[in-house]
Amino acid sequence: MKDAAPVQPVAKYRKDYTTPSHNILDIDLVFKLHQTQTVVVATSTVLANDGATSLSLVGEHLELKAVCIDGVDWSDYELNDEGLVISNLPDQFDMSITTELNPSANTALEGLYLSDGAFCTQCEAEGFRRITYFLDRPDVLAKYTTTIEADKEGFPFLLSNGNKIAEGELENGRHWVKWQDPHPKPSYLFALVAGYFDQLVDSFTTRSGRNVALEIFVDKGNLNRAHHAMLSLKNSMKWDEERFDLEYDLDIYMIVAVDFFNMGAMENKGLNVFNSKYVLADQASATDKDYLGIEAVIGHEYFHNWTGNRVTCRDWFQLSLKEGLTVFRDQEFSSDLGSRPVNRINNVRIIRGPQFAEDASPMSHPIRPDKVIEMNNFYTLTVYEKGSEVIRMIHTLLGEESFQSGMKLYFERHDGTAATCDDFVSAMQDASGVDLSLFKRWYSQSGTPVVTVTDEYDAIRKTYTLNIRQYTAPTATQEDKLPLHIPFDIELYRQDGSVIPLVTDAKPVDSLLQITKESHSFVFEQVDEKPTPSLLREFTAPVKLEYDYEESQLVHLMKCSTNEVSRWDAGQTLLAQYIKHAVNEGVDIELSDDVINSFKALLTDEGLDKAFVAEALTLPPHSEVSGWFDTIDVDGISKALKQLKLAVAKGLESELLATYQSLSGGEYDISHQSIAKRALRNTCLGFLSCLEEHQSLAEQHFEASDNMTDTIGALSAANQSDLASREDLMNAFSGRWSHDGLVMDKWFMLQGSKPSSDVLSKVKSAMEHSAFSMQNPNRVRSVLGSFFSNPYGFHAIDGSGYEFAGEMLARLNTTNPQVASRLIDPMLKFARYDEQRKQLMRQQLEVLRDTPNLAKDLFEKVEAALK
Ligand code: B3K
Ligand code: ZN
Repeated sequence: MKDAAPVQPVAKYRKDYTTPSHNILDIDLVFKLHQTQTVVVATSTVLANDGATSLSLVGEHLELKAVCIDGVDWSDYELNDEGLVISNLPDQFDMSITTELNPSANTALEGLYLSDGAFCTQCEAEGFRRITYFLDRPDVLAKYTTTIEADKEGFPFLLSNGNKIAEGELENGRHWVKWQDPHPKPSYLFALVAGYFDQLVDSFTTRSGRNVALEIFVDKGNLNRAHHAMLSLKNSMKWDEERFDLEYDLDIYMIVAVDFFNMGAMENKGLNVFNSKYVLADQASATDKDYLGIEAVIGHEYFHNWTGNRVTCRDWFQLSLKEGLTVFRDQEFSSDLGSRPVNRINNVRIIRGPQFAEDASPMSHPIRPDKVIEMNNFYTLTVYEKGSEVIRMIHTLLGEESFQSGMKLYFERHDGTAATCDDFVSAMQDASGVDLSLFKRWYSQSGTPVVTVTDEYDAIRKTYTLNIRQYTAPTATQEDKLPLHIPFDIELYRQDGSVIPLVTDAKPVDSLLQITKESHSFVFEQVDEKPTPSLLREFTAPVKLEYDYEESQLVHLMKCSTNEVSRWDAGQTLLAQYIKHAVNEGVDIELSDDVINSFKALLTDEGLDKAFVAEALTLPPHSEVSGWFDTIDVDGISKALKQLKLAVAKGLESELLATYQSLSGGEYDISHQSIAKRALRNTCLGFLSCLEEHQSLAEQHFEASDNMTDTIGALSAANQSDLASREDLMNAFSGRWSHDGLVMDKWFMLQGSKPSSDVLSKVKSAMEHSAFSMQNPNRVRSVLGSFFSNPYGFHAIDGSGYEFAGEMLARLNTTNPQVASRLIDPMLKFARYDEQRKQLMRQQLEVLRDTPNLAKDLFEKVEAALK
């Protein structure tokens, strides 16, 4: 068996794109499935471009058995570090390649592997090369037929893309099924699953009247947990028809839930493979957040059928073409079905927290990266979430109608092909007539722009001037920055809460300001009093806003802004001012009466959506606050956040308690209203639990709970306030759920995030739990992922957390580099910490750098960080 990883990984550059030497028109795959020795025969019709006579195919972890050209055994080939080079080829030929692979040894979960005894594949980005030697690049689109042969008893279901066209029995208890996908696709969308499942069957009639069979496959015994996923799928199909005018294009849509999966899910044509976390849910085992996550991810993968599969990416540097756009679509789906403000708030939190942190890290990159060593490292918050913000800005600039015309034109031009980000922007520009030439810089420039606003009010002329400057600091790999086209929505408020109409040159003007240069001054007339500005409303651009708000202005906006996102934002800005002051000056937090009263007013306003109130009362997490400082004072931030929580709890005590009590009872369902009630009640519980006199509430809440949301609400409260009852509650939970890894992930996550210095020992004993497995990415992420961002454990000043992290990363480097590479991110930011922590983290990175056989996933990040 050949290990193809080169000694010194090489980078690929976007600028070096060339068209493929050959096209592959169709491929016929035959799999003989065996756990340790699977044989794959891949027969393709190949066409040379520009007279090429030699063909380089990539392949990894494969044993080559035979190469046949036009039915003749071919010896004119060479194996090298990357794969196979076949020479002396005619212009058009049939190529048959036989390979052998070992799925049971595949712990990286890329290519063909075993998940709890079921065969499954993951081919994006570059996993198909672990199945056969191929032109494994997204701009090679072929028609696939797939025959799967396996033992019938162990693997009654044999699934692949497209439609089932034949099946049969073999001797020795084996059987086979043949699938045909009529849509040409790149290799990363290929999928195969073979296993023993329960199957939930339903159907959907498309707008044009076609009947589509819907099938969800889950582990035996889990059928009753698949209904929400099915409902979400039908809702997605309907929504895409109504909002985007897009219909499904095959007769069958299958989803398989597997336990061993590196990410959330995968949009393989007609056969999605999902992490079971995003399929399985019922009242007892899933939180409301899980339910909403399932809806979003089912939607996301379904929406890829058009944005990703029908139009795919020319090369992997264009990943945001499909991911940014599809995230935008799933966010809109969730907003149309649920609460738009609450969805927006959560999206903004991700951008301002972890995405801004990524921008400020050594791995900072534009949404369309220029240089990649390991493509799996670029499935990032920048490509996905900032990518979605870029699409959202286009939507804001064009409006819904022109945006949809742009989508239509995009499909007219590029359906069935592999396109680029530039192609997308051109379609949007051509369909709308809006000039996006400057806007395109968002695709090539990395980093977070800072928009600084100052203002002047002229009481005599009744004019109000906003001076707006933009600046983007150099990032790790990009020194020079250019001004960006920033849509910047504003509103001006009078003291009485009314909105001042915007007038310039005696004419009404739009509230959406267009920032295109380094600095602008906008003068508004007929402003009858000094206004309170509401800036960057709805977060119209992924930028950091700097404006010197007075406390009274923020209190005013919290009360009277016409938009819930802005009210939330004003509250967050207020809290941020207190936190920054406390950390910078080393002083204690004391909230003013005005601030307490503003939060009290939100909490007691019966007219507000309770889910929104819960968000408004949620304090920024340590990770987000860390991003506000050049040098991160780990302990200072922890202290300030603890004090802030206590101050809010004390200031609002009776209202929190009254709200908590008023929201008890009621039948369980997952309507928005019920979810909102539980969210607010659990938020109140979190605050109350840090007060001495209410510490028994968490236990009562736990006992009384009839659903996982409340159970986790109780456990989180006990965990966050480190209550005496914590251990008992945690034990009770693991006693009930230790057989179910997916549910135990919640417990593992709580162990890893315990806010006290004994967390490392908790983590170590959690890893001894029977439900834990170092091979399962969900388990690893829940216990180690939470620990790696724990200020008390990971960042312990004696370095014990970093040392442990280093050991774990070294272990994962050999078994599952993709998971290791996701976990390492907090460590890459070592330069932002105090001297002592900086040195300790750096040491661990240096040990990793010198690790023999360092996977290129980690190599790329460690090198970038130590540079
Ligand atoms: N396209 C996949 C992600 C593949 C990640 C490969 N490391 C899921 C998604 O974004 O829908
Ligand atoms: Zn996606």
